[in-house]
Amino acid sequence: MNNILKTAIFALLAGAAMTVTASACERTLRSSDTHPDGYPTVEAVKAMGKMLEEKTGGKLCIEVFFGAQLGEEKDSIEQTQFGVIDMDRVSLGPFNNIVPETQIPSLPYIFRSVEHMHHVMDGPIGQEILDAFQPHDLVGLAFYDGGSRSFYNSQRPITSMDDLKGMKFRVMQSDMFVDMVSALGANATPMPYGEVYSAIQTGVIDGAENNWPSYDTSGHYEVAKYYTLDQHLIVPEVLVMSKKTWDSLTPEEQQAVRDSARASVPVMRDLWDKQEAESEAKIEASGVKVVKDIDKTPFIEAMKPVYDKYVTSDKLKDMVKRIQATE
Ligand code: GTR
Repeated sequence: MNNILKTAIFALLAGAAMTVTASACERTLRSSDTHPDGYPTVEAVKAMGKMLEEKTGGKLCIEVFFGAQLGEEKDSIEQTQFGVIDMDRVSLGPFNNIVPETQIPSLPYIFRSVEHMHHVMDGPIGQEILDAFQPHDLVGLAFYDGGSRSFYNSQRPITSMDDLKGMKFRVMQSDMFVDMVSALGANATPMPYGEVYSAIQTGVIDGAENNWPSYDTSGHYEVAKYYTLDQHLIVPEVLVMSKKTWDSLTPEEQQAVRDSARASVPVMRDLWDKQEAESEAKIEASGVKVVKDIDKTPFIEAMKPVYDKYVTSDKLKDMVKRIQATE
């Protein structure tokens, strides 16, 4: 056999081997995430994929398209509703204009702590919110952690509500967050996550708001060096599946999806705690000025008009009451 023939046969065999590996899974579900590879949400969905593959005996796998490869959150949500994307891991914020129930855990200062948020979202209220996705062509699978979100900017340290006056902040694409920032005396502009870095750098906006890991991995801390821990939001993240994809699965497969999504939650929380500590340490060491001891009382009081505007139906009012009554 001449060398060219040998090489050709080898290439064919290698190709066949690769095809076998790739097709080991009968169906690969595509899942979107705005965060880079290695981020806790990305890794949690990968872990879910491994569990799903095992539970279904290799019938179902998940591939995570990280770094907004499948689009920014507002668009990826639409694509998931249409069934173009199978799964989406998103903050609850961009769902606020679509699924009214998601506004409640997105309300500023609704949760007293991350533990309080866990108690609510792990219980019946969380289940009600997951169920609320169904009429919008989505199936809610699990909630992930998103820590607490605080303001950062490129101009000056924020030590009180007064310092926010006149500043322009990017918010997630949710009307409620625009009103939240206005109620604090600043201006808000909704913008996709991927545009925030250059918008701060070029002075289109003064800053944004997010948790430690996002402030870190987006690089926003490089261009907005003042971070104030006012912790106005403890908004959970959610993993959803397209209703179209869901309906194409057998009941056993649906159960396996639910179970492996649920089993990925403790994995995510563990990764989250580590990432949060790491990002905080890195940012503090980078020279960012962090204001930690801010009086939150005026911030909390300023949120009354936001609650009045968005918590309107009896159903939502009741949900707020039940959250406040949860230990
Ligand atoms: C992050 C969240 C993302 C995205 C981002 C944003 O904390 O994990 O899903 O919503 O914030 O501000 O757009």
